Amino acid sequence: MNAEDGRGGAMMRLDAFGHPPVSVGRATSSEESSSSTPLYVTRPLLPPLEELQPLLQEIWERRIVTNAGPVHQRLEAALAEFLQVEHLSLVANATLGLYTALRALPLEGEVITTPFSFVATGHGILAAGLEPVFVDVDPDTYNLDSKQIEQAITPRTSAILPVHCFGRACDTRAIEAIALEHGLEVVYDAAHAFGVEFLGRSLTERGSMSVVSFHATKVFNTLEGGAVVCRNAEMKRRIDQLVNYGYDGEDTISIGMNAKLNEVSCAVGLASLPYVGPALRRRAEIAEYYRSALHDAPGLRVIPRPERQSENNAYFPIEVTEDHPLGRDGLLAKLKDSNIHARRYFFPLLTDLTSISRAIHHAPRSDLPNARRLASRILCLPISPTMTLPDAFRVVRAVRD
Ligand code: T4K
Repeated sequence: MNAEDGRGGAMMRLDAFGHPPVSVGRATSSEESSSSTPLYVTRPLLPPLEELQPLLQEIWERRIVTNAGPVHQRLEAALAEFLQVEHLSLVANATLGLYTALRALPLEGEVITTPFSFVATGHGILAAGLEPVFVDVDPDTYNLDSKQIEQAITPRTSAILPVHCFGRACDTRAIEAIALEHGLEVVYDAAHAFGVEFLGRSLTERGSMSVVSFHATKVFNTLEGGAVVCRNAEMKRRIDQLVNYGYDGEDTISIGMNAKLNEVSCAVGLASLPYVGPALRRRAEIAEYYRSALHDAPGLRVIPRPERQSENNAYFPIEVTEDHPLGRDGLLAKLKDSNIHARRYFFPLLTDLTSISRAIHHAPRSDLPNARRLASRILCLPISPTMTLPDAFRVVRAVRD
């Protein structure tokens, strides 16, 4: 899948997020959103170029462009502080982050996970030489159903890998209690969960490790990138070794990959961090508007806001139910005709992808009815810090009309 081009049109003064200076949240705004402007499911948060420039200058002068250079060190420290976590390792992307986390523990045999996720969740497990065992999701949270986990545990199970789907916290307490009872590790795929707090603390502090994505499509990005958050300095050292081919001095102690984050990506992250707060506020305003405008739309379901956590509004999923006149794919096509590019995250289910279904044919399979229903219903509407309130009006009009 490819990224589309950005907004065209005449030059105008744009704010730090690249959108015209119009205030989201004020229904009186007179700005229009033209159907000639494409609205994508997301747009990356980018820092003002002039604030990136001095960091690039430094990198150019130093000619240290990768291999845990000085900007890498600064971003790692800044993110640990921002997220209020103690041990964080930057990685080239969350897919390699998942691989690295699973290799670092290290694990064997089967890993219980969700079928309602992006392919990286399944591939990360398989690449680490493990077998994913798919358990159905809770239809009200879209996350792994903790009540169904125990039935899937076998003598070969070594870990549970839940996904905080769309940034909604999993049932961490139930999952971790099951893990404790059965001697299992818990590695969270927190790709969507940057900045989310749960019970007043970073959600990434849960379990043995959490893996966050800093891909361009995420709430905070380093173009490509990610981080593994772990519990102690010894584990961080092991992760850092695995990210660097497994080197410990001149020897390699484990099958590590090259998962290092380069200096330019780190500079983008460092320059973007001050804008994460405003970007989260912009996302919250759009989500609030969508929620109020769509809660009673016929044939649609918007799940209630999650409790006991902060929201990053990384995605805005709606369920298009069976009584909708167009159905999910019909609505997707209709929006596309209005130059609005919603996405079917996540379709197909992981168990229906060839690379994964081939690899799991010995594992117990069940029907996974909740995940299957969601994969046929969910549409993620555009939400990003570059969107304006009129853009959101336009989306709602196209969805409801
Ligand atoms: N676990 C979970 C649960 C995940 O969702 C993901 C990734 C991972 C693990 C692995 O994380 P990473 O290894 O990627 O760090 C996207 C992303 O590539 C992927 O990171 C993300 N999840 C997944 C849900 O979505 P696509 O193929 O849908 O992206 P694409 O290129 O179609 O972009 C979507 C829209 O974003 C475009 O229509 C326009 C906009 N866009 C995109 C890019 C790349 C831009 O405006 N600029 C850009 O540079 O996969």
